[in-house]
Amino acid sequence: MAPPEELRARLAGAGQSHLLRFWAELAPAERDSLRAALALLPAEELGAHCRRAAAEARAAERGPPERSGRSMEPVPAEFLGSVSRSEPATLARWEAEGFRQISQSKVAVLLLAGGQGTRLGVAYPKGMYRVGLPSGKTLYQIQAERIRKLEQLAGKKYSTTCTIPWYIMTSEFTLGPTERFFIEHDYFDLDKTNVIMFEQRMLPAVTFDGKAILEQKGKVAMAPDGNGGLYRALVDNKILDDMERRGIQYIHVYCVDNILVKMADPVFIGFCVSKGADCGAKVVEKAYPTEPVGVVCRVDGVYQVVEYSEISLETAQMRSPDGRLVYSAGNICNHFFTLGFLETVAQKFEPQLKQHVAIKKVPYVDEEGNLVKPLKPNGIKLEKFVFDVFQFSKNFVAFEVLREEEFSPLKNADTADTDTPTAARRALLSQHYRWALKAGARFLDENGSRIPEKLNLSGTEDPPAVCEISPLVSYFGEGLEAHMRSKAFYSPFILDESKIEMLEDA
Ligand code: UD2
Repeated sequence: MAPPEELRARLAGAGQSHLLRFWAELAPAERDSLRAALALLPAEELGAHCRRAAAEARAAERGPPERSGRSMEPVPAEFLGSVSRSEPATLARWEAEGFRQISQSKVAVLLLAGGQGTRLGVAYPKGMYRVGLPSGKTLYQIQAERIRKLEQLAGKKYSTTCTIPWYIMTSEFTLGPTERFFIEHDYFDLDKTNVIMFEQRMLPAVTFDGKAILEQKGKVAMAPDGNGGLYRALVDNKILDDMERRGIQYIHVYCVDNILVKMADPVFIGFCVSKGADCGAKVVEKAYPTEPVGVVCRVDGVYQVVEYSEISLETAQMRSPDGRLVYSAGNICNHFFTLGFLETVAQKFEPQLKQHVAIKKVPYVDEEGNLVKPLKPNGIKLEKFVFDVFQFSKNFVAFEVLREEEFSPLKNADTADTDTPTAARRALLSQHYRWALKAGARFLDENGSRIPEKLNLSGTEDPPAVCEISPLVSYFGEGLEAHMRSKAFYSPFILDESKIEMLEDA
């Protein structure tokens, strides 16, 4: 049976006739699904997307942006707030301001969770991953518990009942499993009306000569449109209206894989609000030149992030006389936005966002209909980046925090050297061990002997005692003295709500 004439003509006009090559062999259901997929991509848009992908890929070959005559400079020190360089009283003031906004239910968190987690190599969304903590918690559970605790803390401080809505951007790959996971876990005791999942768009992968790739005879190879797909998804799914209805004014956007993420961090929110910022980014000092984090900097006088895949090695390696990297403001994908800024971006600037090129190995069916797994990259994926809106900010701020307290991303499987499940577990347990020592706890081994304390952990070693503290007990180390001071605990120890009751009874 021939393809519908109108579809055939439209695809031919867009130079994409090959997408119907196997039409005659498809079962009726496969034809329906191909037609439905193509209906979501009007042929003109599809043609334009394919031409653009091929052109962007050619442009990307010419090299990173600073080589094409643009001037890059680091964030001037006066525009970079910092946890370690601020007075305790100033930090306390920012924190109080953040808590005040949270207590009035003006703050939401927005999780970017549409990525495919290819490097980690699991077939399910990253948030469902367990890094091997004694409690067995997943990243999603840790995040849910941080939200609950923060609501309690803010409510208590300002005698209110408050909510931090949790918006979760998913993609075709992650929506179904994420939804099922949350239902199975009863939304981790959050009110499910305050957990709002929505889906970003998908775009076809394209060959170097501008043809959309067929991954099966009746299926176009599609990939999420990058975490900057957020801005279109906010409009597609009427999320900004939902925020407006709830009275949200400030949004903390973050990525799924940082086990130390301080969601809706009152200090960061308070800092950004106090500075009157419409847009902000948390950064950590970059660890080494090729670390896979973008750098926050100015290009031609405008704030932006130069992504790790787009910076030249020479630039990444530049050092100041004190030996520090010149481009050291490492992006940790933790962004602050006012609702007004998001509205302006979504309505006005979104179409101007740059399309970044990723060259990947994309499985495809060849002209004879055989499935081929390419050995060399053969496909172009175009992605927008969430931070590319910084350039539209009227008052951008950056805020530097301590890596060991706030950044340990889970990117790779344990076969890699960095950003692995082991590294994430170690980072969290080291932090909890430090909090416990600071609260005055001691640890004992299985024979009841005291485990000597170690204060300066290198980051590549496990803490001498295992102590995991539930976020429901402490969000960021606060309030532990009441439960831990001058007490001895057998390692491994989990401090959760049930233990608190026992400790109080003891
Ligand atoms: C991101 C940052 C990088 C650095 C690093 C730190 C971007 C573009 N790059 O790089 O500068 O901060 O994180 O860990 O932000 N995602 C979606 N939809 C997509 C693609 C990704 O929601 O289409 C989500 C993904 O689920 C994750 C986040 O965006 O939560 C970051 O994605 P990634 O892990 O692919 O980003 P990475 O490590 O290349």
